[in-house]
Amino acid sequence: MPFELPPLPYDYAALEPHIDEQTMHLHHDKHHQTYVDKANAALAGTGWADSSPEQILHSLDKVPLDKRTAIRNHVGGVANHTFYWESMGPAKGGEPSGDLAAAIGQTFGSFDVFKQQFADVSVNHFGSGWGWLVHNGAKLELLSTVNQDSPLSLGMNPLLACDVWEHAYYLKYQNRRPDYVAAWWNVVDWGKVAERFAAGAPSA
Ligand code: MN3
Repeated sequence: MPFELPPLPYDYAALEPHIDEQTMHLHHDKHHQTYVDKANAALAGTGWADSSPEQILHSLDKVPLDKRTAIRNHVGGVANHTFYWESMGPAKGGEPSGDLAAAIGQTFGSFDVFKQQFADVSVNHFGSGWGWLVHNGAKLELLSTVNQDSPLSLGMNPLLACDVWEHAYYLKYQNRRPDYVAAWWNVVDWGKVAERFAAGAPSA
């Protein structure tokens, strides 16, 4: 079954003033849609057309070599954007609680240190890409990826993603990526991040 563009889980204006309505329209309706269309084109006839984006990204080394770059970019774009929309919501922000908060404290020392390090990784990422909080199988880790590369292709479990492509912020923030990342904390859905952490945490 070809991929379809999932609807935004909230209104286009719901993340105002931190992420503006026009950016959300373009980002979701144009950019995400294009990744869906190009992913479907790349997957056609490969035998992977019935797999989920996550299954494909986890097994990138097994997809046909002549389609691998297109699949990496466009299936990555499909999965990463869905993940990004679901990482945010109106009236969110604040701090995580429970096991996730404990793990962040244990790994980074404090939530404030974590925030600073995540922002540094995202702001300082050169060119287009993503800032990530992942679970690497042993512990939490921060990383950035280029283009639409997914931590799933590195065998890691993504927990939180910040899109640092210019299309994610340029209309409102122009070249000020640090201002976008600073505002983005106000829409992070820590409940969703905690859900992913609980689902992916290694069994005791
Ligand atoms: Mn994007």
